[in-house]
Amino acid sequence: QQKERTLGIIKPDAMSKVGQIIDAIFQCGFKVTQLKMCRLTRNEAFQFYQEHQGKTFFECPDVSNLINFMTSGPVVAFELMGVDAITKWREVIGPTDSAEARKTAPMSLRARFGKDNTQNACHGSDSVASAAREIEFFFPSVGTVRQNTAKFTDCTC
Ligand code: YYY
Ligand code: MG
Repeated sequence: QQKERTLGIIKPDAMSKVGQIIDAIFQCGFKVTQLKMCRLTRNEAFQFYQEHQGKTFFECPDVSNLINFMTSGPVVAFELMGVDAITKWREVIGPTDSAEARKTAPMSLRARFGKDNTQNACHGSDSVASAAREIEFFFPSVGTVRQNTAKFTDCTC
């Protein structure tokens, strides 16, 4: 079977649960092939969620709940690899609305750690095409090795 790559995010509301979420990722059998913590700018969050332009929750970027939320603190972004990883990761995180997740998928990460329709703990790519775009967004294929190596070398802890 063909292995797939997907992009996951631990959103700002779930940063205190990083340990439990990473644990779940490994227990579910995914391979973590890239990972980083960062804080998105408003422009970056807007770019990341560009496919939702025109939808009500996204209508005006200056007042968008989604953009406000996604830029309210750091996130952890990661690339997962595994057989059928895109669908499997979306099953692990559960439905978009955390309240619905608590009813229909109580073991899911959004049921366990999300609050509502916007503050829903985790992101998962929804197709091969969006996974490719989203992985490239967080982990650009050009220059990454150099950048990450420099950061690692500079770390004194
Ligand atoms: O893929 P998924 O994250 O489950 O949902 P999308 O429909 O792609 O929406 C992306 C993102 O937007 C969702 O995770 C929270 C936010 N959102 C919102 O704030 N309000 C909605 N009514 C629907 C989605
Ligand atoms: Mg989506």
